[in-house]
This record gives sequence, structure tokens and C-alpha cells, in this order.
Amino acid sequence: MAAGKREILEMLRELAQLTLLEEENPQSFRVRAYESAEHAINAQTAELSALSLKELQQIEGIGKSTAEKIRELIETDRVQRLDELRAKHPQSVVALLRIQGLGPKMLGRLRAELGVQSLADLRRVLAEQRLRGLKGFGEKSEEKLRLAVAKLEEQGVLDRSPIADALPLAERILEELRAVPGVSHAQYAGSLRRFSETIGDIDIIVTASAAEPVMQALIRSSVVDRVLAQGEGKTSIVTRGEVQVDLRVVADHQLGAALLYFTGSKGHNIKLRQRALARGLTLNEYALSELDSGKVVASETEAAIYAALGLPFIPPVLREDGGEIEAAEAGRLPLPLPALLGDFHVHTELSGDARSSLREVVQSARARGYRALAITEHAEGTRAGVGRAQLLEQAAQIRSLQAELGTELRLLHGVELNIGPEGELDYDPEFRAQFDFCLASVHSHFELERAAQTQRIVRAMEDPSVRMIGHLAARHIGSGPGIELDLEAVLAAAERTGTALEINGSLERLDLSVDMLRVARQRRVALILTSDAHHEAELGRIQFAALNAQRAGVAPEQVVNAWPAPRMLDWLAAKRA
Ligand code: DGT
Ligand code: CA
Ligand code: CA
Ligand code: ZN
Repeated sequence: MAAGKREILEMLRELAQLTLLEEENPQSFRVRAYESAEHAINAQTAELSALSLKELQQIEGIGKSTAEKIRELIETDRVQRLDELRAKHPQSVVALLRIQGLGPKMLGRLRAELGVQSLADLRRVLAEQRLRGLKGFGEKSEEKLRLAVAKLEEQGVLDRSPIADALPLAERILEELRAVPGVSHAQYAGSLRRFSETIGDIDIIVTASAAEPVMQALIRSSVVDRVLAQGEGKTSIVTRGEVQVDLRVVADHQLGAALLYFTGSKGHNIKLRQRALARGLTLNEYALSELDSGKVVASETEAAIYAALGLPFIPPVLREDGGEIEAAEAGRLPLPLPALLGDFHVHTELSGDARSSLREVVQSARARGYRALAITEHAEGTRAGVGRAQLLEQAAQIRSLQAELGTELRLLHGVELNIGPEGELDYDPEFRAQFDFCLASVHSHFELERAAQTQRIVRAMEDPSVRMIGHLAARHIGSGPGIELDLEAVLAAAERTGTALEINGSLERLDLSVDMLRVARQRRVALILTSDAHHEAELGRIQFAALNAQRAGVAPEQVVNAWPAPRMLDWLAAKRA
């Protein structure tokens, strides 16, 4: 099968990453070229395999050498340059780029001078204190790196995949498996379906008329590095990115039981089995059956199995240690959020790192049925930030768009301010006061200590322009552990100042985290779900924020964009307390 858009995008992404390692220079011209080609290809709607070398080069953002590689991929299904780079930079090295403060340059030196080729090697040279002996390194930089590794270890993410990597990978494999003749259903289970932040391995359940072709399709997938195990109706592989995938193929009538079993969690399963036994039933991955006769009571859907156990359907995101079963029995399961009516953290192409036009973003918001939308570019303090003149121009554009739209969708001209180390904000108070909606977020100085971090956030909340704090912990799941905070003090300040806290739906962030939300839901603090979209198609990420809120048991009453439109619009229009 000829390479399509997805394969081309993957190739460009991998080329950018490996070239970064090769050249050891974050400013590399070639890395930039691959990244801009990725954006250019992403925006294409034409059938790419039909484009000639010349036509590819005519696309803005694609140069000759990149166009050649795209044709090479289309024609031969591989790219020589990529194979060379893969041979020189194994996945175990690429994975080290996740460590905060370990850039391509430093990594290059660790490899050349200390032979570091994997996380295990890095741990060893840190333990042996060998970094401090290198020219230009000292005890301090060694200590910093040790801390970064320890923090990731503490989060338990070093040998797990961040959900931002695992989810798209799983979706892609599902798409390939759904195309296999005879497949009636394909879905992921396990920790991914429970929406865990990090994923040990990906579990996939498929129903099909025959198992063999499905297992063959997985083994032949271009994501596969090696096959780990094969058995009757099950196959495990490891991807080139070192992620394990467990596939099980079952019959249609077993789908519910298989999904229930392999979604887990283990604690949830154990409690369910005990409950079954107490009713003279037995539950396994094939069915819920009568203990004595073996007669099947339910197996086709999860809902039927729960019902036979005297329970309502328990959403996967709530299946944890078993406490949710008692809650379900008592009718105390958290309610799902109603339809969301607005998004208050969205970038357009004016921000240096975003790609859709204002009109495209607005169109997408209308299609989602939103009643309010805040456009919030990065403020001038970040690299991708926007200056005053451009923001004023945008304000005028938004006003005229609003006139076209009428009252169907309320547009807010907003901005995402940066919180400086002392809580200082971009522009000046008068300029900030002109915006309809300001959020403020931490994008730098992650290393400050807890008291200073708490202080800077509280200061930002005290500014009269700030309505919401963006991604409070400022973490990147799997790479940046985020800032230390006195959460209670921050929540108290949020209550006192009436500042809302964001639940950021970007899979890299999911911030506030579930753990923080469980504390925040005890307080009178307003929460706002956002997509932090950098492309119109990313507005849908707000659903990930909703899953996080649901996991934490956040009540709809606490969520501004889950309120009825008039109440939400009133809150937006209100002057700060
Ligand atoms: P992970 O992969 O570490 O992120 O977490 P899970 O929950 O996906 O765990 P995994 O892949 O080992 O197993 C998937 C599900 O299968 C798990 O959530 C529950 C079920 N399961 C696996 N092994 C056992 C077991 O020994 N006992 C029970 N009751 N359930 C199991
Ligand atoms: Ca798993
Ligand atoms: Ca598994
Ligand atoms: Zn943002």
C-alpha cells in the first residue's frame, strides 16, 4: 500500500527528531525545514501520492530535499536517509530527550564521552558521578540532571508512555485493524480506556469472524519492531517506539466480557468477581456464568454484565480501586458533564506556534454549538508571543466578526499572559484592562522553590485583569514534572479573588491533574475546561479535559462552561470581585 498522509507526517516527524540528535543543534535549519514541511503536509487535502516531485515542491514550506524524500517514501515505502539516522540514533537514545534539561548537545557529549546509549547507562554514570569530570560540567549540572531523572522516576513515567503518545498510536493501530475483512469491532481497553496519564502497554480487543488475519495484520503493521508472543487469539508486539501492544481477538458474543476484563483496573475486576461469587456467579474474560451449571448469564455487553450484578454501567474512567462499585450501588457515581458551551483558551495563527486562521477557529466553534469563545494568543513575553499592535488589530477583526455572527456565538478578545518569576504579567495594567478575557499561565522558571511558585501564582490572581490561571502545574506528562506548589494556598487565593482554574485538555498537559482536581472539588473554586487548541481541529481536545474532570468526580455545578448559556455569559461579563 502506498504511503499516505499519515505515513508522510510520521516520516517528517521522525526525521526532525533524529536530525536534532544528529546535528545537536535545536536551531538547526534542517530540523526547521522538516517541521515546516510537516505543517504544510498537514494542511493538504489533496491525494498526496498523486503529486509529482515538482508539484510537491510547489507547496509552500516544502523544499527540494524534503520533496524527494516524500516521493521516495511513496515509491519505495522507505527512506534511505531515515534508515541511516535510525541506525545511528537508536530509540533508547531518542527516549532520553524526554528528560528535562537534557538537550541534543549535552546528550551528544554524554554519548561520545561517556558511552551513554540508554536510560540504564545514564543512571550508571550519574551513580558513578562521572559527569562532573567532563569539561564544562560541574557538580551542579550533574545534580540538576540527577534531579530531573529522579523526578521522572518518581512520577513512574520513565518506562511508561505518556498518554499523548499512546492514544494516537492506539487509534492508528485500530484503524488498520478495522480495515481487515471480517472485523466487526476494534477498541482499546486497559489503562488507556481508563484515561490514565501514562500507559504501561496498549491493550486492544477485536471481534472478528477469524482471529488469524487480524493477528497477521498487526504483525505486518509498519509500527511494529518485533513480535513478543503469539497464542490462540492473542498477539503481543513491540513498536519501533518501544511500546508494547497486546491484541486479543474474541467472538462477537464475548465482547462485553473481554472489554470489561481487559479494561480493568485490576482492583475493579477483583471487586466485581467477589460480587459475582456472592450471587452464585462467576466472572471471567469470556462471560458471567452460573457457578453450578456454567450457564452464561451475560457476556455480549458490559452494561448487561453490570446489570446482572445489580449495578448501573460504570464508565471506564471511574474503574479504579473498587470504591466506585459501592458508589454505584448507592447511586453516588459522579455525573458526566453536560454539553460544554464554550472554550476559553484557543490560539490562532497569530501565535507563532499555532496554525489556523481566526475564521477557521470560529467556524469550528460554531460547528460545536458553542455560545462563547475566547481567542487567547500568547502574550509578548514568550517566543511565540504577539505584540500590542497585532493584538489591537485582532480586536478590531473580532468586533467585525461578532457583528456578522450576531448573538449566536459570543466572541471574547482574550490573551494568555505569562506569569513572571515574581508574578509580573505582560504589557501594562491599562493595556490588559482592554481584553474581554485574560488567562495567565506559567511558561518559564520551573525550578523556583515552592513558596516562590505559590507566591507568583497568587500575585497573578490578584491582578484585576486575570480571570483564569492556565495549566496550573505547568507540567508536561512524561517529560516536565511541573512546578512545586502549595495547592491549598492557591485554592484559597482562587476563592478569595474569584479566579477560575483551567482544566487544560491537551494530552501533554491534562492540567489541573486528576489528583489536584480531587482537592479542588472540595473548594468553592470555579473550573473551566479548555482545549488550548493550536489548530481548529484541536478544539475537540476539550473532551479530554472533560474526561479528567469526570475521573476526579468534579460536579457540573463547579464548571463554568457546563453552566446554562445565560449563567456562563453573565460570569464572563461580570467584573471581577
Ligand atoms: P498498564 O498497562 O500498566 O498501564 O495498566 P493496565 O491496567 O492496562 O494493565 P495490564 O495491561 O497489565 O492489564 C490490562 C487489564 O487486564 C487490567 O487492567 C486488568 C486485567 N488484568 C490483567 N492481569 C490481571 C490479573 O492478574 N488479574 C485480574 N483480575 N485482572 C487482570
Ligand atoms: Ca495495559
Ligand atoms: Ca497488557
Ligand atoms: Zn495556550
